[in-house]
Amino acid sequence: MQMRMMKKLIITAAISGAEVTKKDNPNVPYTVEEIRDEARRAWNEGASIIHLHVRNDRGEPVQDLYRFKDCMTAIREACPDVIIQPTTGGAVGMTPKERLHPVYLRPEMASLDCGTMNFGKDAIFMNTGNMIREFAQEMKKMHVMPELEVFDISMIRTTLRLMKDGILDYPLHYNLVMGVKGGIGATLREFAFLVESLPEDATYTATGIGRYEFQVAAMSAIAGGHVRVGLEDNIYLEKGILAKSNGELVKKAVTIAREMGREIAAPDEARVILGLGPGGEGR
Ligand code: KMH
Ligand code: ZN
Repeated sequence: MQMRMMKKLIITAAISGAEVTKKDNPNVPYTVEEIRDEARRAWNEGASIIHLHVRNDRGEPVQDLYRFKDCMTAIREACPDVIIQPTTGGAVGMTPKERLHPVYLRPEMASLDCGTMNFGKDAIFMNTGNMIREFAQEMKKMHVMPELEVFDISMIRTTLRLMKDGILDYPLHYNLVMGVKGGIGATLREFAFLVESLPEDATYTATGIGRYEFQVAAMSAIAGGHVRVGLEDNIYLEKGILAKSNGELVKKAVTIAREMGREIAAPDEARVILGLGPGGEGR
């Protein structure tokens, strides 16, 4: 496996997610204020990108345009230069129409999930071929950069077809999500397989789910990739110790990256690395 040029490392913080609750870790944010504070803690520790799911005050995942608007405004006030990347994955069972809502707020980036998969025992995370095309086209129209979320090798192949059809354009940025039951695992062999299957010049972030979070962060830091951490993916700072905040998880990722010889990108440096340019639509 070829190591990529060692640019600064971009940290994405997935602060809230849709599946974990305060029963799993009381620090999972629900309200606008909690989301804002968790974004600020992550940004203060070195996160350049906030991957954003929103909830109602009871903690149920929602994909409401106005809730996204309120959370994005609050995050921008607290962390003026951070890149906000709302989800279009939402939660299992949401309709494609509602999942697209945050795209119409013209964020700089949004996640684009590149295939259907099992997500838990009976849950199916639905992303049909036509849905992926429609989501990509809407993002293009709104000048939103897709963060291509791939949970297995077949999803990378889907993105190659979309490129061939002119639906996806360079610059391409992937998120390799590893360790979801129903998706690819989180071994070094699987990581190398995914990275070697990416189109040339694409950038990538790697996300390890649960106990794989920091192992995958280390792999990606060594290989020249970028890193995602956060309570959406993992609720523990270390075995048996719940993370007190997303900030703690980001801080640990920063330590790992620095130990591997990687400096951390500030948000405007991340924009340049990703090809977003120095300022974004939504800022
Ligand atoms: N909550 C998952 C069903 C994304 O944000 O784009 C989907 C997810 C992916 O988290
Ligand atoms: Zn997500």
